Amino acid sequence: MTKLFLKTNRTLSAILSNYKYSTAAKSVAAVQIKGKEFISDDYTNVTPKILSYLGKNLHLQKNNPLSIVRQRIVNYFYSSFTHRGHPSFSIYDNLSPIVTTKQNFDDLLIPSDHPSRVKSDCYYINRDTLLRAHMTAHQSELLRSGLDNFLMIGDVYRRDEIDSTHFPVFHQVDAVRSQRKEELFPGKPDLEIFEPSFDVNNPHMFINSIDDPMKQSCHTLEATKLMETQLKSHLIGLTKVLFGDSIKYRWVDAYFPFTHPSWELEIYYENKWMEVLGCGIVRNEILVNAGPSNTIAYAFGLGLERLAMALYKIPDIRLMWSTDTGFLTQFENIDLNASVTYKPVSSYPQCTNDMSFWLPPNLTVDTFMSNDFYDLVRDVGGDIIEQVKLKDKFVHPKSKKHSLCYSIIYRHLERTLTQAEVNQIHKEIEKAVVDAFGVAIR
Ligand code: FA5
Ligand code: MG
Repeated sequence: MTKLFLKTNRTLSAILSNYKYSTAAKSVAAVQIKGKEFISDDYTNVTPKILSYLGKNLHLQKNNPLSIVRQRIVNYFYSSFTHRGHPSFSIYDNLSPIVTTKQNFDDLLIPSDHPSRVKSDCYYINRDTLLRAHMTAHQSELLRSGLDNFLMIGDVYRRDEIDSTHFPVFHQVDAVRSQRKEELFPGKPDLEIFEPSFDVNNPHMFINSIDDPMKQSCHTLEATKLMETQLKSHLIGLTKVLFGDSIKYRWVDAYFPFTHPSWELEIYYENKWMEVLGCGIVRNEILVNAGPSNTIAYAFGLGLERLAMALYKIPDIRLMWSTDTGFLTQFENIDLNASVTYKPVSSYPQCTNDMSFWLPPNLTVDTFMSNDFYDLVRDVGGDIIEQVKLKDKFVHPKSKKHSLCYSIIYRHLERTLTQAEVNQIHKEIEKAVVDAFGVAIR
């Protein structure tokens, strides 16, 4: 842990111990991540610990609260925007978090001296490559591929403290919605997206300015205002779907290098204002560089952790990473829109012991009564049994004998159980199960 933020050399040797490392040339070290090799340099500051979060994809894990909020957001956009019965938004929720500085910064008009680029705020793999600091990093490439309406969902990485509301890895949902003149102003051919001085056929000739706080110089005020109204009403619609109609909110003027004008949405929650998202009208240079020069687009980015913590009253952001079943079962198979209030689980650690046994000839994996087994486990083990779950069913291909495996999760509410005492109780349960059901422990 103390090695976490040591500078280059020590960090590299830490990476060495966990990842395959090129030793051929001592001066040119390489970091291997997911089978790909990156040459490290004086910018390299990713640590093995941080790299270990890659691919965890909490936003896609079934019972994780982040995944539940993700599904609710996706459903909102799917159901609110359809074109000939098909959802207008495409979803990208599995893009690699390894991006170039061009994707994360340059494509988004973030200046080379902008503070968000500094080494102390980002996890760099090397000078040109980093773990994305926001999902907006994928905006230009998706626009370039011809998409106009899309959501980008994934893990983002920022160097930060670890406390109850900050963790170096969190999850964002980012979106772009673009419209052509006919879509924005249907039936009103005299209304324009662009000022007459902007030539859609010669877009690179125009020097776009953001000096006017109301709009970009290329856009008409009508187009900007209508986009602003749509953007805000779509996002308030989402907020109300999540938090209910009576949620108190306010819009705050903001600045992002890649949008103009820009806003942040805050909601009043537990007696204070909390920022939940940033948004704005996409800078026209970005659209022009990526391809479409005849559209206007809005974009936004929101944090899933903040929403999930507020919605389910989860007090600590680290809980999102919990593999503790006492946490995850509270979100298991719940109705997406159910109001769930997280109940703190005991802070004493769990112990999990598995129990496998062969069934007697008169029983099969399908006729064995799991509920009887659960009761017996509770009878013998008492209150320290937190959970019992079926882990595996097995029929031996030759002997045709049937076998079951259960995980028993032990946790004391007032103290830490030692593995030795858990093993003792586990043995007693095994004995009782043999006696009660005639099984043979494997
Ligand atoms: C951005 O990341 C912009 N890319 C958002 C954006 C996209 C603006 C498109 C305009 C157009 P920001 O750093 O404010 O902005 O983060 C966006 C949201 O992510 C925040 O509103 C918040 O909900 C969440 N967030 C930011 N930092 C953290 C953090 N340390 N922990 C948890 N959530 C965070
Ligand atoms: Mg912000």
